[in-house]
Amino acid sequence: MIQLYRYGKPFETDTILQKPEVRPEGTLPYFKTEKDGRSFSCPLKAETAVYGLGETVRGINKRGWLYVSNCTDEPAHTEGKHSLYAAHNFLLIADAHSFGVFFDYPGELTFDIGYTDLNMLRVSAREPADMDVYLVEGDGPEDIVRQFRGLIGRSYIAPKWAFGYGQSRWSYYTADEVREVVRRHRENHIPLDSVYLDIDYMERYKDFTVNRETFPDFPGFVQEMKKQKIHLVPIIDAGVKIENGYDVYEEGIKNGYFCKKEDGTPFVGAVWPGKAHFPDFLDARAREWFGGKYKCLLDQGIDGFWNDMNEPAIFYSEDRLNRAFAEIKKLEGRNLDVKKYNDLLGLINDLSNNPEDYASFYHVCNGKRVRHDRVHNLYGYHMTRAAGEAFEKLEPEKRILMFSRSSCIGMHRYGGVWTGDNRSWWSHLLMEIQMMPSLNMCGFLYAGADIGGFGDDATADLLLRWIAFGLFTPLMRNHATLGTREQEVYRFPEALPAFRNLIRIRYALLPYLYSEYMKAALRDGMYFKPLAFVYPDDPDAIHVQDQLMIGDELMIAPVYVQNAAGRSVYLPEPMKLVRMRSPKDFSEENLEKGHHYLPVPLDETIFFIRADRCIPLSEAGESVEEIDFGSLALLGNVQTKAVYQYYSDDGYGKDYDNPSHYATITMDREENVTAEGKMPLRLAVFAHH
Ligand code: MIG
Repeated sequence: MIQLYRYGKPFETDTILQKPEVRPEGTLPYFKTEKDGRSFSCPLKAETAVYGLGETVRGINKRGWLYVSNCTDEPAHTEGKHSLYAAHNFLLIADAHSFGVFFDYPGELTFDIGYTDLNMLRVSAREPADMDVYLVEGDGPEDIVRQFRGLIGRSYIAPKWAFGYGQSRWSYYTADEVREVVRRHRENHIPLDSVYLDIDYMERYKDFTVNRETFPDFPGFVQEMKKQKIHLVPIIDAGVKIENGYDVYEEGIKNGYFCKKEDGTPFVGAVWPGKAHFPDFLDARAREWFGGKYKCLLDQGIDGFWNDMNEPAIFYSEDRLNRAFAEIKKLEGRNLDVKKYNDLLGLINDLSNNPEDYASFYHVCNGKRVRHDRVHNLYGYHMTRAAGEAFEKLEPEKRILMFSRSSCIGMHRYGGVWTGDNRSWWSHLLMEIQMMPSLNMCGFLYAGADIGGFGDDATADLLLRWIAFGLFTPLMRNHATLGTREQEVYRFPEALPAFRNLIRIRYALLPYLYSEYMKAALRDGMYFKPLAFVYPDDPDAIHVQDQLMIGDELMIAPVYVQNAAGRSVYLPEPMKLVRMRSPKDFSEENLEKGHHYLPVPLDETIFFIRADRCIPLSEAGESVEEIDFGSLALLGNVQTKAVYQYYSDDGYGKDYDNPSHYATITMDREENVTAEGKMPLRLAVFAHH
């Protein structure tokens, strides 16, 4: 049951398309609405867990920290931070009587979850809140999430090829460098489906252009890659370079599509290309225009994009920079005491992503002017929506890959997310594990972090452990920033066989992983779940913060500690441990319910199959296209009988709900396997070769 409580006159965020009727009377149950009209507080019992908030720092249970929804280009995702790139304002308060609550609010919102007071949850807006609050009640956490997801609408569905392994680096400067990346994967038989193009493919960082010197005959190059079963995925940035003769700039100016300052002139902020304007994605006209621009790349054979810098990130605003220079001139030649010295540093350090700048420009939404800071968290969403709405028109039959850095709930209908500029740190591997179920609750199923870490230098052991986990995440992309150690897997020759085998395991598991992803998307379910959602009555399970359930069949327990030879794992029920070194080399062991210490060598990934469950695997391939989703080998943990609902479609079209995409696969104790359904399937038992 979902109820809507309205405070003031909320801004229409377009997050919820079908709203329940507004409660005519009363205030939000469970919460005390404070007199300031902008905060809600709710006492927490000792045993209560708080889930949700999607892409945020810290654990799966969010208690014990203060989180601020304020989309920020944050380059250091350390524990002390309060905001990252996203605003996912959904909470699930879980104990004997669980409920969910969603704050549909586009401005800055603070979630004090046992930070000020260990036993108090307090949600507060910066200004007297005009907001819609949705209360979701149901039959336990999974049901509450399902209802919430029904409210926000079906999650974005990625093309099947985007479940393959992707390689990225800022930057591959030329087509030849990209060719080399592909060649080295192919000649080493490391599966690969995509290579990402970062900002350097563009001409002077101008969106929707391609540098003709470094990428001559781009459409030809896209086809050449397609022949090798590689999809090129270019980046698109939010800021539009100011340059005479550049069509995107000129059209934007002519039609008033850019965000404007108080005086009506377009706001100038700098990003990669230097001075830029920011499209007003909240204006439906501007959205349609910008979305239409993706066509020029689609026409060249491109079928996927990543949207970046859309918090929006601003290096500096023109006005602030001018003021800073004026102030600096005043300091020039003077004896700078500590205060003046700090003033000088402040002038520089406060240039980027400055809150005052975000309060200095405006959007026009449905004919009304609104100051950016009041709707800040919608920007990335509406940029991605611009693309998504255009794709529906331009390519109605085809899935286009799209994921974004900044997001808020609502965007999940148009694209997935990657979690931004993490580092090659062990703690960030754990952070990714913990973010995934939270993102799923908020509708973001197609998600993943930069495998191996974006900033700082990766090592072979970190990358091995990261891939051993990353092979389960829908978006599986290795990405790093320029200046760091190169981290394509072939840069680590001593570990190359292990990398090859682990990535092949991803491809072997794809029939299962893709089927689970699709079912989660089509049924408003979660792909990754905390153990607490599946075993709510098991006091040991509900505290586990570093193991995840996948679908209804698997549990995973990744190793994320440097030089750990293994890890402790809690089994809430007897399960079968599968140790996989390659799709052809694995071992199985039945384990009892309870706590275990399991050695896990660097070249292995482990997972656990629940009782009376089975999963379908394929012969691995070197690209998704090579995988035969109709020829399956089953791996099960069967005492009496395991029944698996298998989903398989062509992976490119949008005929998602056709019942012929489902088959019911059964495996009995004697390992007889049968299938029911319209699709032709060849079944076998997954066996050692
Ligand atoms: O300020 O395009 O998060 O993935 O490589 C950096 C360059 C801009 C940030 C993205 C990152 C990307 C980088 N971008």
